[in-house]
Amino acid sequence: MGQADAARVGAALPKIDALEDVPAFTDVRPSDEQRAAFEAFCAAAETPGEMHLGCVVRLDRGFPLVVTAERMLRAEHAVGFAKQDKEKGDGLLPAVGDWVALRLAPGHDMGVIERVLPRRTVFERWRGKNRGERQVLCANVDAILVVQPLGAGEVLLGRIARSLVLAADCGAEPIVVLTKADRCSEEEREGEVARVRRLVGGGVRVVVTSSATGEGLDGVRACVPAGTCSMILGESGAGKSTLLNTLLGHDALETGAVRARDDAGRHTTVARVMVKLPGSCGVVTDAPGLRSLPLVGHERGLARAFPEIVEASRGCRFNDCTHTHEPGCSVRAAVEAGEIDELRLEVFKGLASEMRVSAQSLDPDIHL
Ligand SMILES: Nc1nc2c(ncn2[C@@H]2O[C@H](COP(=O)(O)OP(=O)(O)OP(=O)(O)O)[C@@H](O)[C@H]2O)c(=O)[nH]1
Ligand SMILES: [Mg+2]
Ligand SMILES: [Zn+2]
Repeated sequence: MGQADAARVGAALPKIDALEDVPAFTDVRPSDEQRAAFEAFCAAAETPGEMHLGCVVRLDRGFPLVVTAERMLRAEHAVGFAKQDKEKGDGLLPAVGDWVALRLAPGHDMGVIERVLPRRTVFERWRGKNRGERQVLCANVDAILVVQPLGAGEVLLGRIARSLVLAADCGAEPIVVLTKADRCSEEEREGEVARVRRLVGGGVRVVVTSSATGEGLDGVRACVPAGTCSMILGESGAGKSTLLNTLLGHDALETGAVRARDDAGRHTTVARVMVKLPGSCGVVTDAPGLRSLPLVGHERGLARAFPEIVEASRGCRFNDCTHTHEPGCSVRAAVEAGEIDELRLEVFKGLASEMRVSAQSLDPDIHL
């Protein structure tokens, strides 16, 4: 983005002074590797004295807000980024949570992001036409809060499973948060929690919340301790921003009503925004609701999210067994022996077949 564009967009951005709950430098801590990478970058830079280590804590319409040890400032990308973008997709463009080398020339109040420092973890989804094209949703993230609302029919298990696969692929801990508990009966809620439990097994935390009654807030707080960064993920209208506002204790983030007809949101949140929760809690990134989470190239995540199924499939007679009708299928045998939950297998099969189709259509040389 050139200076003129930057000025035009900049004028429409929220004023820095008016922003609340922005994490401080000490809330987001770089790793030792990131510090070392920054030192190495400075050592080779022409103007090392102008370089600052910073964290991207907001993206408003793609426009970064960076926090350094000294201050908070808007930043633009160095000219080189536009070229990298064309060659490699947007993998190297700064995402929320990224640690960057920021150049601040004397007398300027806008920084220039010169380099994105190596990421500890990357939470990303496929976007575009080719296998490699990915959108980084959050960098250096420790946990993903997978949100699904209660009280609008059955919780979407497929959607939760997809989110689990993406989180597993990036090495972040998935935590399921069922919001809007005030909208359903005790019986319905128990049923939904049991279904979710069956899907995710005992190793994933499930928290039931209501921003209307305050239920479950301590449960969420316990999942996002100080020093950690989480991202909140879910469809528009799921109550993500409302939950964060409730945890913050005031309306820092914009929220919007859902459609009565189908409970769908209106894509109220448009920026990616990190907020520091009060007290001994960490940082959470609010993000726009995502309509889709296509599974393209998440073989590793699928294997990590469904380890017992992948393990059992090693015993199947056919390498490409789909665990549906083939003879000598160890996975179906394990289901019949009560060792694998049938519900998990059903969800796994849906995701695996989607991934086989996408892998073949996008890149015919790659087989699952
Ligand atoms: N009854 C009830 N309504 C809630 C609760 N949490 C959120 N809502 C309502 O759900 C609607 C959507 O909430 P938001 O927080 O804007 O949803 P979001 O997930 O941030 O949506 P996007 O920003 O569009 O992705 C609003 O009308 C909220 O008041 C809750 O716990 N109980
Ligand atoms: Mg929102
Ligand atoms: Zn099989």
